[in-house]
Amino acid sequence: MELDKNLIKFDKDLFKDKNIKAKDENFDKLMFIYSSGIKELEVKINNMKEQFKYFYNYNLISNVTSRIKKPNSIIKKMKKKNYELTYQEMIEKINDVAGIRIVCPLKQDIFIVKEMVKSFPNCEIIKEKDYITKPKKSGYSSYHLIVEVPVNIGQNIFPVKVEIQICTMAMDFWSNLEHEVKYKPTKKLSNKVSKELVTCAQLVNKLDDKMMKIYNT
Ligand code: 0O2
Repeated sequence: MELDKNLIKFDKDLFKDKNIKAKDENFDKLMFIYSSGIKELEVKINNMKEQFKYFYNYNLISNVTSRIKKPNSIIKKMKKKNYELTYQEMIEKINDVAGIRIVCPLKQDIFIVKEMVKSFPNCEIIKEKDYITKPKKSGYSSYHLIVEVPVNIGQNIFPVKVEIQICTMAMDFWSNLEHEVKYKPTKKLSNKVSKELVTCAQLVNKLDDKMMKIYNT
């Protein structure tokens, strides 16, 4: 079958120590496979969201967004981590080429969502990072699950890694703004601003705890 011949060639090309070229055909094909992985998971996540509405009359999830990492961000990250710029290194070591963010109303919802994701069929948990209980030095808070899902292309199965970030609306607000400020191309982040961002993250954490207390009374 012509499709399978093409896939075998694609597979061989990727693993022949080929260097990443953001503009070549293989790169686009690979990104298509990553986006298929995202789609598979989005169906399951949106189903979980609807289930909670129908069965428990509860909005467990506020919204779900996804993205494929931009080629220059992939290459920048690989250089920063001193990885060889090959497809093989990218597939094996960059866990967040495909990313999904699940935003929940309350902090307690995060732990329900992560347990439900962990019970998804055909979804292997590769890594788990709890930046909720222990936020990062920057103040960043979120629960990360690196999962692997099978994607069928023709008769072949490609295991695809996806990073799922689970956070509250307040954490999402902080992280989007901090990301914007941090990656402003014009200036480097000063110590004063970094400290202010940590203070804001602590306020966000307190706000999340207060909202949860109010909801639970
Ligand atoms: P971008 O531009 O958002 O894509 P790993 O190999 O998985 O162990 P990694 O990927 O460095 O190592 O793990 P980490 O630290 O958990 O970060 C993964 C992603 O979480 C980041 O991807 C960000 O999206 C988010 N993140 C982590 N720390 C911060 C932070 O301090 N602030 C914000 N706003 N987001 C953060 P990238 O590729 O670093 O960035």
